[in-house]
Parts: sequence; structure tokens; C-alpha cells
Amino acid sequence: MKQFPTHFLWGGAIAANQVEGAYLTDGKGFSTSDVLPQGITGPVVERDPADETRYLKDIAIDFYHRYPEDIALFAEMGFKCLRTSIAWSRVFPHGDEKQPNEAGLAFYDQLFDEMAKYGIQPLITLSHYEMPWTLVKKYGGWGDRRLIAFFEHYARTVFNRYQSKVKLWLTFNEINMSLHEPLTGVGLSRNSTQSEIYQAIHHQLVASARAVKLCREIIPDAQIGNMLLGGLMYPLTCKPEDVLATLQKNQKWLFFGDVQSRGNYPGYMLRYFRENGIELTITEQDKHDLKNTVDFISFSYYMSGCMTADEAEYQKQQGNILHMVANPYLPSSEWGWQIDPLGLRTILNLLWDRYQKPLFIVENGLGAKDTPEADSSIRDDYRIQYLSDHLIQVREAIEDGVDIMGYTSWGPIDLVSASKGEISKRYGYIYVDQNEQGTGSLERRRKKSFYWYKRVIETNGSSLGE
Ligand code: BGP
Repeated sequence: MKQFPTHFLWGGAIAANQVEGAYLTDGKGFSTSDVLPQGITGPVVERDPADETRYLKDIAIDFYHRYPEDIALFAEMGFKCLRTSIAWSRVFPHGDEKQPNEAGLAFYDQLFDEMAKYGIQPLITLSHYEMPWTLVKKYGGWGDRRLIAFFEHYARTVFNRYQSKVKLWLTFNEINMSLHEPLTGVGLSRNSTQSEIYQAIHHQLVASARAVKLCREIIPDAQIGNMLLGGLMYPLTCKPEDVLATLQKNQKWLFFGDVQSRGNYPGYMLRYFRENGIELTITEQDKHDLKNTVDFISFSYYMSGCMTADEAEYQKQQGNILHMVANPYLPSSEWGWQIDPLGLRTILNLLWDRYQKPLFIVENGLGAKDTPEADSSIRDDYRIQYLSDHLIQVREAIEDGVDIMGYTSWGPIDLVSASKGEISKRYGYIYVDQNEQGTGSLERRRKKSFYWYKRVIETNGSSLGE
């Protein structure tokens, strides 16, 4: 019988800026997320602490104050692991201080203690789509080499502080997203040149490697991974030109994993830089630092897409942030994300073959509108179907011999979406009474999927496909 490993880490994934709210509480500073109230694709809104205007993200689902109730609900589902992030701007409100903000650190102590009560392992992302806004305004974001040291100082601070509580870490969320959204990814303006973006990415890759080194020194029994946006592409046709264009498109995101896992720049990227007039400043020390490679590879997977070498066809079909051409064989979510469970088995095999390091699926899920029934229950069969179909493919990949540490589905509790800053795109097993204006009661309710996931975990996956 096909089985999940005994110690498989079942759980869910959230991110500080999408759940916590409390956007300036206890000394927190403004982050890049705070100035993008309509999400990472929206306009920048310069903010002043004295300004009375409030956005949905400022409140979010108020996890900052309600986390004990939420952790208890996760525990009721049997979570073994919860992925969340530390908001860098709670610990260093401006990012360049010497001394951390004690109140910010204390919050995460309490959060991790609460998780420990139920035996839920924290999996912590150091930077999930946010950084102190001052680092962008004053230094120009990751384009400035000094950010490596600021990040290192932040990483050292939290590794020291939580060394006995957190044994699983991730460096930068979806590090390859910078190519599409440089402001959120590396704190650069959206009209930056490719050279500027790749230089900033280089600094971030060095910072990630230095964090890996620090983590090993400070918490020898921890494991630290990278985090990729799994942007799996298929050739639109079997024309050799399409196949090559697809390989190159996949290399655009795999490159990040190659550097973080193999410790140097792959030849195909050096060629790309050469042929596109991109000259990076890479020091000998940088090359040395990059040798600190990750222990495991984590990634998000929501959809797949297609690629074509035909420029006219490509221009016609690109409509989303990742510039994926639509696959005629796949259905789409209400947000136009193409649903492809088999693609999860494919990407797991691909990453395992390429890196031979354990993999962790740290995001996967269906964003959908939920309409409560007259009795206020939520029958989200569409979500159950999506998750079940994907988990069956995870089980298939395990059968293929892929080493998989765990699965944390995205947004186990409804949260604010990253791309558009909306709450109507819901991912949760737990419904939150919140609306786009941020005036909901914030009451939590179990959806039908809550009971479904509880059973999946209870049976260690053997209930799937029943
Ligand atoms: C990933 C991000 C998450 C998350 C998810 C879903 O890219 O790491 O933060 O939000 O996508 O995207 P969205 O919220 O836009 O539906």
C-alpha cells in the first residue's frame, strides 16, 4: 500500500504580513508590505504613522492578538507543523538599528511557546514578502550591498533568540519572484533594469547563504532551506523550438535553486548575463559565501503553465504575473490559475532529480470565494477536491522515491491575499468573518474542509481517495 512516511510533517503555512495585522503595534516599523495595501501588484502608498487611513492588511485577521485561538484550531486538526514568518520590521523597525525591538521579539517567543504546547513544530521564514521600508527609502533596497550585513544581523538576532524553539528555517520566500515583482522581492522600483535586478538578487543570494552558515553555527541541530516559487512550465507544442524555450524559461527560476543548492552560478546563467550585457559585481568573498548551501529545498506549487517560442503567440496569451501561456488541457480557478495536480508529481521528481536534497512543499492550495449556507456552514467541496487531488500526487511522488519532508497547505485559515490584498480569495479550512473594508467580526468558523484535513492527518494520508 502507498504510504506517507511516519514522520511526515503535515500542517499549514501563513505569513506575518498576511495574518498578523497590528501593523504598527509594539514598535513595529513600516514594511514594504505596509506600503502596498493592494498587494504586491498594487500601487505604492507612502504612509505616515500619524495618518488615520486604515487598510485591510493593517488589521488582516488580527492573528497578532488572536493567535492562541488559531493555534488551538490548528492543533485540533492535528497539525505537526506550522509555517509562518517573522516580520523583520517588528524586530528591526527600520532595518539598520543595532539593537532589536524587544517587544517584537517577545511576541514571537509567545507564539512559539503556544505552538510548543501542542507539539506543533514551527517552520520559520526569515523574510516573507516584506522588509523594513526604511531599507528601501534610505539604501535603495537590495541593490545596496550593505543590506547583506543588515539581514545577517537580523538573522543572527533571531537565531540566537529562538535557538531552542525553532529548528526549521527558510531564508527568503519565493526568492525568484523578484524577477516579476522587484519591489516586493528586492526593494527595487518596478522600472529597474535587468542588471540592477540581478545585482540585487545576487546580494540576496549571498545574504541567504550567510544566513545558512550562521544557522549552522548557532543552532547545529536545525535545518535550513530555501524557498522557490515552483513555476513549472510545459512546452505548448512538441516543436523543438518550444521545448528549448521551455527549458530556458524553467531555468529562470531553477537558477535560484541551483545557486542555493549547488553553491555557484550555473553556466547557462553566465551565458545569459554575457549575452544581455549584465555585468555583476561578484567578489571572491561572495563566491566563498555561496558555498554554504541549503539543507533542503522548499517550494510553493499552485499551478503550471505553458511556454512557446512563437513570440506572437506568447504576447497574445500572457496575462498573469508569471507570464504563463494557458494550457488547453487544464481547468482554471476563479482567479485564472490553472489547476494541475499531476504537475505536482512532475515538479517533485524534477527537483529531486536535480538536487538530491529533501523537499518540502510549503505552499499549495485553492483560492476561492466561499459562500456560507443559510445555517452559516461552509461546504467547500471544491477546496477538498483540489487539495485531495494534489496530495494523491504527493503520495505518488513518494512512491517514485522522492524524499519529501512535509506538506504545509497555504492559508489554513483565511488570510489577506499577497497579490491583490483581498480577503475574498480564501484558502482556509477555517473561515474568518472579515471583509474587504476590514470591518468584519473576525469570528472563526470551521469549514467542511477542516474535518476533511483533520482526517487526512489522523490517518497519515491513507484516507485520501476514499
Ligand atoms: C505565494 C505567496 C503567498 C501567498 C500565495 C497565494 O506566492 O508566497 O504569500 O499569498 O502565493 O497567492 P495569493 O495570496 O495572491 O492568492
